[in-house]
Amino acid sequence: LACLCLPAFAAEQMPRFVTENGRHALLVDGEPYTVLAAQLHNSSAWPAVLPGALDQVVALNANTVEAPVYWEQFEPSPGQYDTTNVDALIEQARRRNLRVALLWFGSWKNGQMHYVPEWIKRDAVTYPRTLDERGEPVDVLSPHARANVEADARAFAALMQHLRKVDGQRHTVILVQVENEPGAIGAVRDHGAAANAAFAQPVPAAITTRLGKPTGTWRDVFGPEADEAFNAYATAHYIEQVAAAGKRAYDMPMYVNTWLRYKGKRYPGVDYPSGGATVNVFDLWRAATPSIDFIGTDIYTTDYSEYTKVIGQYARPDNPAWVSETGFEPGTTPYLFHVLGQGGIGFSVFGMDGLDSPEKRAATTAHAANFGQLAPLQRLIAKAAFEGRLQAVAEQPGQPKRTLRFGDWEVRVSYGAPYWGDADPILPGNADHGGRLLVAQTGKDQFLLTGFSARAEFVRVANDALHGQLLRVEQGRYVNGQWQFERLLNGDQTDYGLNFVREDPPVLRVTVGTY
Ligand code: N0T
Repeated sequence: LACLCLPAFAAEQMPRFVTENGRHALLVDGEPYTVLAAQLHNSSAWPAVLPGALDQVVALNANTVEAPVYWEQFEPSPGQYDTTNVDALIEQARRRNLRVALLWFGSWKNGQMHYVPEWIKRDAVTYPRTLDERGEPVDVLSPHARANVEADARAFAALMQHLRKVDGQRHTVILVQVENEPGAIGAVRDHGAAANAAFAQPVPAAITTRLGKPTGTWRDVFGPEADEAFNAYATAHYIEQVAAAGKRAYDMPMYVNTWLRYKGKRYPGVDYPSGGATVNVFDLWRAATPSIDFIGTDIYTTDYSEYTKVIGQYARPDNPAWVSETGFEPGTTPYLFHVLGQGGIGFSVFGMDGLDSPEKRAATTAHAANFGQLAPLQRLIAKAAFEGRLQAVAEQPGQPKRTLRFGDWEVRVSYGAPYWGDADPILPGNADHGGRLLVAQTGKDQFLLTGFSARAEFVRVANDALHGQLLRVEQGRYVNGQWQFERLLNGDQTDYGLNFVREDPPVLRVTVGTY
């Protein structure tokens, strides 16, 4: 009964991002939700092409679409708002039972300003640009001009106010991304007069305190990284004002996505936008953006060590793993499992709509199977992750065995074993490195498992005289959150481990015991 006072039971269940005991959840309709998403190509959120694109999201078994709202379209002249696109998006998503992550393509899009309205692009006097070290303007708004931040915040607040009006009851929109891959390409920081004056000032005390650094100018505190840190603060502080204005209009979970500093890239402003929420300025960003719920990662690689390194950098007690974009190719499928195993809230494949090709068909098949396997379990997975009862792994090349520990039990995961019968002592792994497995503990002796191209064996490792045994292995499926039993597995289907095949693998509920 005490629970009745919790906000989750309020009549109107706003989407919310919550953190407890260093673990995170996105609450949708009051319960943890796993975001299985696809992002449309940049120019596909127009009514003329939207229905076809959304049909492709549905074909992927995604539960969420990430789609942009373009500032240039939303505010064609100052203070005049055009809601045609966003209204079509919400209506078309509802028809398909999709939730929406809205992407605000405002002042920043991939470290540039290509989505600002034409009336801003034409008027660099009122809306100044970032100047490079030679004083040349670049294709990025200055984060130091009041007119810029005010214009963006006003438009974004208008968008959020409209969302509250049209979606405040249904909550089709569950997440809002503020800007897209912010930061500057073409300059490490702005060298305009206002920027230079600010650069000579002490670093704001709120920042040095949070970072545990001494006070001083940007140069004193950050040395050779001063220009990048300064631009990170300016960009983050600007986006904080935009997000705060949006939240005042409609208090949705908001995040910022990041063009990463990874794959050996080193030069801010050249290799990646200077001032985005890259790992080297992550703490500064968190300190400067209290209105941003979390930071997302746009991961374009299939390399195991690179992918898992990035997830490790961003999955923290103060931030969830959230892959706001990843490459639409078969090789990224296992990383959804890795992300969930790191307590992540989800993952979105980028650019899945559009022309047909053999590559696209292969990516569609692979991700549709991946999402299709997890979609019926998504609530259960999100809840288990939030409560610390979930472990999940992706295959690491050259490492065909992994061990997961649940109290008295180990789940020994292996890749490259046959689907029944003894495995070679030296396992080859999968040729495509596509192995992945997820285990949720659903009771003291009960587990839910699924995966692809993997074998799982339960071994009791408690320090006592008892032996472990499988009591019951149910195969079935979840339909509307309810388990539907199909059959018991036993004999060859369990004596050589529980085997998850490459295509159409099972979902298993396992009960273990002792003798
Ligand atoms: C991503 C996407 C979209 C020469 C790239 C990645 C999306 C944006 N940017 O398809 O544009 O809107 O968030 C930037 C990585 C660029 C690497 C350039 C190498």
